Amino acid sequence: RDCARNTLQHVSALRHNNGKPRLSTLQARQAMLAGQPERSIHDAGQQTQLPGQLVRAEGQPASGDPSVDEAYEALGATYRFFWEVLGRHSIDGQGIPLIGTVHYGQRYENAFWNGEQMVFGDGDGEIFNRFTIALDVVAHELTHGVIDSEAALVYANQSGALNESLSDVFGILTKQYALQQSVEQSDWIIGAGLLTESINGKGLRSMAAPGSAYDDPLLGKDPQPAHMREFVHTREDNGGVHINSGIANRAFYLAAKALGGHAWEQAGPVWYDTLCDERLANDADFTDFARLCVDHAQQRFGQGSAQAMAVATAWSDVGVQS
Ligand code: ASN
Ligand code: ZN
Repeated sequence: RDCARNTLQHVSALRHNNGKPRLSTLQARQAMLAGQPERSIHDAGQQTQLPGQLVRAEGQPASGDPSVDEAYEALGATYRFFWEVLGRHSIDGQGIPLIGTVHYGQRYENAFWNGEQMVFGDGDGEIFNRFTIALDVVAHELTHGVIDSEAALVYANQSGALNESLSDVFGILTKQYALQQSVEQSDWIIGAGLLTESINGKGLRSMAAPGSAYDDPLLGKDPQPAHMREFVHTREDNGGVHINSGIANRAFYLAAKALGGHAWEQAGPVWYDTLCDERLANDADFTDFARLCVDHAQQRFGQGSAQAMAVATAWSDVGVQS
């Protein structure tokens, strides 16, 4: 897997095509469209049949429905992050169309990637607002597609928590890039604005301080650990994939903070290189990921560099030795 280079090769093959057809027609078409998303937003009308009715295709004007238009804009911002920062042309690196469905189910309190498309509920209005409200949540779901096409991290236990964490990492990076926020300016909150006013909480998860995102009678307390010594052993949630992801999330936050500046410029590419490394097994645990992550920091910044040391320290500070 060499995700960053795929598309760029296609583009340069096109440019240096001295009359020889080096690319198939399909590849050439995709290469020419690189840099442009192909979005379609559908409306499930509170039912659960997918994808639902097409309500906004690429290039069409705003529909006036906030869920539709937020999904359209957020998918665009996520596409731009992956393309402009990481050179990746959509979910598969080959320009696959981005399909989103809104108004899924009745008062549905979640969003998900179903293996083919993104799906967003309206929330119940009491605990959760509509799920398109948060750019990082939309980017989180799209990133599940990217992860499936790169590392296919098994969605259970530590590999599942890594899968969840990587979706949060590229989710928060998409938000930081869209807002041009530095490491210091970011809230490091996944799903800010998603909880209603009546809930005592900042959002779904805190990458800087896992376990502190909410504490409310209706919602309970944020169960995320911030260190391996608090690792949660549970059969729920596929072995706590949304719980123990806090540990890996905090490692990314600590690394980004140590490297400073814009997290998408230094820390983000190290995590992306790790995701795209063919040595990353689909059942990788935190230690496997941390080792490869430090290896990529060394490749990018040099062995014994301050940056490589900072990445190793970030993992070790959450109790993962590389
Ligand atoms: N929103 C959740 C997620 O993307 C849905 C799920 O549990 N898979 O992680
Ligand atoms: Zn997820």
